[in-house]
Amino acid sequence: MAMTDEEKFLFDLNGFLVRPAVLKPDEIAAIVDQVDRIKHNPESLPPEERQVPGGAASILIDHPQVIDVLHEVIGPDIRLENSFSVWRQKGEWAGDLHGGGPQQGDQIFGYRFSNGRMYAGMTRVVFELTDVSKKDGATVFIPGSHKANYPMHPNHMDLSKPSPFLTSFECPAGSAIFFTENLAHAGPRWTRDTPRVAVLHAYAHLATHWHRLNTSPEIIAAIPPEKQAYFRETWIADFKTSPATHNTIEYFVNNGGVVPALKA
Ligand SMILES: O=C(O)CCC(=O)C(=O)O
Ligand SMILES: [Fe+2]
Repeated sequence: MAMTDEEKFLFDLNGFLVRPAVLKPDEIAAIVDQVDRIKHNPESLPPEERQVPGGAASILIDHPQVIDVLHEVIGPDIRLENSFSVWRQKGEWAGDLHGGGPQQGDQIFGYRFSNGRMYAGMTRVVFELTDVSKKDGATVFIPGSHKANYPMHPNHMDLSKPSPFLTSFECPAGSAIFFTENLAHAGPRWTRDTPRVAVLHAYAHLATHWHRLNTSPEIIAAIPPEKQAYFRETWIADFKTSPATHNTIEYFVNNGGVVPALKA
C-alpha cells in the first residue's frame, strides 16, 4: 500500500492524487448513515458520534491506505488537525479558489521537494462517499499550482469563468482524494440532484497545527488510544529523558500520553 512510483510522480506533478475505493461498501454505508444523522437528526446518535471523526467515521482517522500516502508526503509523524463532513445539496458550494502560487499561509505548511522526497506540510484528504463524476462539482484543482512561482493569476481564479486548466476527478464511492492545501483548489457548486456526501480531513506534521481544533472532547474521549494518538501534543522529542523520548504513536499508547483537548 506504499505509494507507487506512479502515485508519487502524479502527486508531485499535479498536487493531488486519487486512491479509488479504499473503503468497503459496508463501511461507506455506515458513514453515509452517520453523516445523514449528523446533518438531519443528530439526536438519533449518541453524543460521541455526532461529529466526525467519531463513530463509524473513526475508521478514516488511520486508514492504512491513507496513512501510507501521508507518511510519504508529510513524514512519519503526523496529526489529524481538522475534520468535517459535508452533505452538499445541488447549488451549494464551499467557496472560491484558494491556495496555489509561492505563498501559503506559512511556508511550513507549504509544498516543497528536497532530499529526494516530497514535503506537503498540510495535506487534505477527501473521502467521497458516493460515486463522483467530473461534472458533479466535487473539488476542483489547478494542477501544478502548488509549485507555481508567480502568484495565481486573476484570469484563472474565477469559477464563473473557469480556467481551462481547472481539473476535477471521477471516482467510485469510498475513494480518498489527497491534495496539498498549497494547490489552488475550490469546492464549486454541486450540480447533481443527489447530495455530495463526503468527509474531509486535514493532516499535518506532528510539530505543527494550522487549524484550531474543531473536534470536541467527547468525540476524542470515545475513540481508542491508537486513534486518539492522532490528536496528541505537538512535539517531537522530549530531552528530559536520555535518550530523548520521541513522541510516537507507540509512546503515546504505551505511556498514557496526553491529548491536549482532553486535559481537565
Ligand atoms: O469542499 C471542497 O470540495 C473543498 C473544500 C476545501 O477547500 C478544503 O477542504 O480545503
Ligand atoms: Fe481548502
